[in-house]
Amino acid sequence: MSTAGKVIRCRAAVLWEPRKPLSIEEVEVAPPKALEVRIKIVSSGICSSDDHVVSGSLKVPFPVILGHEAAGIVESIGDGVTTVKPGDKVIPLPNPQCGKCRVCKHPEGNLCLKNDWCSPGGPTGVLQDGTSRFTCRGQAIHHFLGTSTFTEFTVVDEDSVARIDAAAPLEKVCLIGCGFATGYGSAIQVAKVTPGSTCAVFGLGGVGLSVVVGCRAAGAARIIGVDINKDKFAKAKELGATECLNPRDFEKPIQEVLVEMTGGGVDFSFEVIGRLDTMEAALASCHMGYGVSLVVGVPPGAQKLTFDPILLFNGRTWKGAVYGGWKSKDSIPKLVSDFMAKKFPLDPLITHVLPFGQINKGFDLLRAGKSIRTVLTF
Ligand code: PAD
Ligand code: ZN
Ligand code: ZN
Repeated sequence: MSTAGKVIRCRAAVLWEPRKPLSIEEVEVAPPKALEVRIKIVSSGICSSDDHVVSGSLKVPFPVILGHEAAGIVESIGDGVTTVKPGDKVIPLPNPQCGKCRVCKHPEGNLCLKNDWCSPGGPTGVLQDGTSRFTCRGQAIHHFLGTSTFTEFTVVDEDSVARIDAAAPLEKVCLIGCGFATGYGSAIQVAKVTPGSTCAVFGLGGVGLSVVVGCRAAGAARIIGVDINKDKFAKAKELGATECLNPRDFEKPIQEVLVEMTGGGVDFSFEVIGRLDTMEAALASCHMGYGVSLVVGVPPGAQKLTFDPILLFNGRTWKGAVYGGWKSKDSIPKLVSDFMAKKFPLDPLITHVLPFGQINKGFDLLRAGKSIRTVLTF
């Protein structure tokens, strides 16, 4: 029997307040309004950005349903939706592409002004019409990054969903919804890594390893992975890192080590952790005159950086970008096609697969540094 137009009762992981476990609850998911899409989630990765909310370092309205790296199937659509239809395989987009705002119209920009992240005063946790589609125990539950994928069903704005190849394996391509797209795009199209170049990647989690994959695809000759967890090194080398360093193995600051071992500094560096000290270290690791450093890790809230501006004056470039610079609705389907054409792997990034009900175990694995990506299956 069709569920279109009806409220769906299903299981979702609700985070009632920070620093608490997620709670599997029965929630009500309202039908999509005009220009909205209801999606049956099939798989969802756990990204560090979800954990930043749990730990309290990323502030969003509570209670909330987290999750933003997923794949699913359209269950029903609201009036006026033209780009997806029921039955389509889709990826929800934590960075939307409205196609109409000033950033979407700019050839280089991708941080769409409809992204809830850009709301003046911080995230609102609601869809574009200003309301939520989730309730639990009589209370409205907030959305997260316009996606909320730790639930059997979600509702998103049409700007926040892309149809993908009907043959795509959803339990793998969910990673293209955030971590992979972010890391890979940061290397190939934000930094524009050049053939023969030397790169340093700080942080070898799911996003950092995707930067490594991008650096290799772009033809970098030397890719130096930096992480305080040496258990990450084998996978980094499998994916293209030529060397790996643990800053704790050295007396001097890691930027000095990198400058020495590369004869003056790297061409491109990436901070994929989300710490102020490593952001500055990554910048200082670049060669003066032309080095480019990219901030990929989400900066910790309410903290400021002081650094020596001579680093910039001397010709280094410091950049940042969300979502790998991709204009999401246009690019995500192409990335899925590239995966299907075997242009890059995703399997090595998936270290664990767990049933949705074990979501807290997935977060524990991430915090303990034991997983790269856990994919939850529904
Ligand atoms: P992760 O936790 O899997 O990986 C982080 C890695 O950093 C781990 O391997 C840690 O061991 C390592 N690390 C921690 N501290 C240090 C240190 N002081 N020096 C060296 N290494 C260290 O996270 P992830 O790969 O899922 O995400 C990485 C960051 O990227 C995180 O801040 C996340 O919020 C951010 C992100 N940004 C975007 C975006 O659009 N910019 C998208 C998705 C994720
Ligand atoms: Zn993410
Ligand atoms: Zn836009």
